[in-house]
Amino acid sequence: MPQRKPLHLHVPEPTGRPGRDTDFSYLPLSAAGAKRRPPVNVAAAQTNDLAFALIRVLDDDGNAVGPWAPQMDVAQLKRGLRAMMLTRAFDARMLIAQRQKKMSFYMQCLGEEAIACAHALAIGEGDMCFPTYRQQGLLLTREDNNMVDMICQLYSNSRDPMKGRQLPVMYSSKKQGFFSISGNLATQVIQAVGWAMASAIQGDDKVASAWIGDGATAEADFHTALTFAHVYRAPVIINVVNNQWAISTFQAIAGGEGTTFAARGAGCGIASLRVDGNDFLACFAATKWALERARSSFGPTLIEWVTYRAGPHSTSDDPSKYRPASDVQRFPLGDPIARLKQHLMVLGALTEAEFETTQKAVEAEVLAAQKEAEKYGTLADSHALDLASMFEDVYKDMPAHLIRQRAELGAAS
Ligand SMILES: Cc1ncc(C[n+]2csc(CCOP(=O)(O)OP(=O)(O)O)c2C)c(N)n1
Repeated sequence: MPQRKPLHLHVPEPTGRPGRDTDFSYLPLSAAGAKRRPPVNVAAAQTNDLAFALIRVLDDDGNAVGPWAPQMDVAQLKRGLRAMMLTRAFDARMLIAQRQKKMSFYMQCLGEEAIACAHALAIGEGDMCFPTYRQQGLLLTREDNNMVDMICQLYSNSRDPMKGRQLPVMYSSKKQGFFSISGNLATQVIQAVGWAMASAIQGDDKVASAWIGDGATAEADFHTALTFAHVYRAPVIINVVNNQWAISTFQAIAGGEGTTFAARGAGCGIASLRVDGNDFLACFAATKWALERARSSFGPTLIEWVTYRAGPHSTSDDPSKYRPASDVQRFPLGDPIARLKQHLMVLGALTEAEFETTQKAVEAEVLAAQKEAEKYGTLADSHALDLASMFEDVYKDMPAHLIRQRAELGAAS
């Protein structure tokens, strides 16, 4: 009788840990310019190879190469660079403000700026993004953005558009196509698909853009969303930001080992791309491709953006406890700002002096907005929000029991 061997459970582990460098060979890479750009009406199954590849435009020398190189003029590229620099400056400043106890909590998107900033430049008026807490670049890139309102939300002060009811970074701006952020991971993806279906049902021309991190793809809502998007050919872009980490857990334990997150879309019959998320040009080009596809009713697209979460998960996190500090420098896709800067310099369209001037300008812009926001109070001040407002907007009309509770608190009606 053949001898049966004992089974063992596989628990994925990152190759790198504090004091031990990561072996990034787990990440399938492709050379810049190497991957084909199919027509937007391509059958989903014909993108399966792209779900395991990596679409890249900028090569190591800063040249834009290959079929995905987008038609962007220098002014647009500079706008993108400035938006990324502004986002980084905003994060840096808000991090300090959190340490100064002006707000309770903050989350940066350090290293991931290209994805949301390029997306914001590509997307159209009236389209609706369903972001996570790490897409502040969507707001900060917009010309009509109100940075003061963003900071007031962070401070939960008297001008907070969310009236002090939400954790800092949980922005909401219907006007700017920025759906209210929820703390419950992945819920927004299925909501985005539903929004896209509604747009199609009404015969509208607006599309939805859903956002999720690598870790949150393990949530059931993500899988439900893929099924609905596929079945109804919903005009939606499903953006999976694979920054390698979900707090302290490596992407392998969310299901990334030996496969890709783009492959999830391919398996569900959704056209899927895997894209260099630190390559601003690739981010812009892939977004435009997916947008055109959605707008032409050819169906949904899933894009896995490969990037690296360069900062801590949040102000409550210390990554030195679970990953090597060397990761950020050793990550093979580099830094998105440095790469677009290099490209503009190769084009002869940017000088170091001009870059420095922009850096000073974005820092001044953030500082001015912060000063303005602080006129309305910070968490460190003894400002008090209107207590009565706490009972409003739970329902459209306040029911009797909430009116009673409000009276019990002695809050004005
Ligand atoms: C349903 C749910 N489970 C757990 C959490 C706690 N939580 C908040 S952020 C996070 C990690 C998410 O990682 P990922 O999706 O990779 O996004 P990233 O933070 O890397 O951008 C977890 C587990 C939550 N907010 N909601």
